[in-house]
Amino acid sequence: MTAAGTPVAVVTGASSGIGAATARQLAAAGYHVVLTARRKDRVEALAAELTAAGHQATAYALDITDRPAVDAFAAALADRLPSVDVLVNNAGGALGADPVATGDPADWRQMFEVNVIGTLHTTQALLPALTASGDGTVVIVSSTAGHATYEGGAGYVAAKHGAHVLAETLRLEIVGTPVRVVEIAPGMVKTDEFATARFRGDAEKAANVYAGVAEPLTAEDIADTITWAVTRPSHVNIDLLVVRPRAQASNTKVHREL
Ligand code: 8X3
Repeated sequence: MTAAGTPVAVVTGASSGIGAATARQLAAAGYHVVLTARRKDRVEALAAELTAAGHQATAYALDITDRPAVDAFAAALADRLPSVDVLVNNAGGALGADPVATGDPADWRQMFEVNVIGTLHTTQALLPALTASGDGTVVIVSSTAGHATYEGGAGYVAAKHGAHVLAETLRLEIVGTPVRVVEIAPGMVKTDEFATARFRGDAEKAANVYAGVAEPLTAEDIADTITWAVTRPSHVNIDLLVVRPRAQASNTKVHREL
């Protein structure tokens, strides 16, 4: 149950990585966190852990590419919680690192579905509640891939540019309403799953992404940034934060100690 007055934060992709870390930090910051991801067992376990630690957390299995499911989720929230104050659109990911000449269109389509259409679904479904809260925040976790390209990245880069444009356009369109639109663009973040999923379980290729990089960012670093952005005073809109490890000067300029 949500105590009266406790703000509610929905986090997508909360089963691991940046999403799970963000759920933990927002819970610690006093939010009732609603954890969503496809993997029900993962979000339920994290919600149970947070609840046992004295926080407020609810788990909801959700595939954000499934619009009827997203609408049912929004309706369930409206029934069970007094408000929705924050939406963290974190779910997303990369698939493959092939050149344009040989990239699989199915990978491109899937990346667009999750990173752009999925974010569109949750944002559309929850925007009325975020507006009704009188002080809502939409966070879009894009990527440095949403701002510049690199060889082998075009499918992911195109999708993340889409997420960036969604954020920029939404901010223009809803100015004057009580909803902020925050984009966080992480660079190299070492998480359990991002690179492994990109390379379809190939652990060696995944490890090469971070080879020789002394300190890639962690999921906690980005969760910290998101939590900072959403806990600024209501009139402060952090439009865009690009966050990289010190060893990464651009998408293609990384210092490796090999
Ligand atoms: C992740 C950053 O460099 O793998 O969003 O595209 S990168």
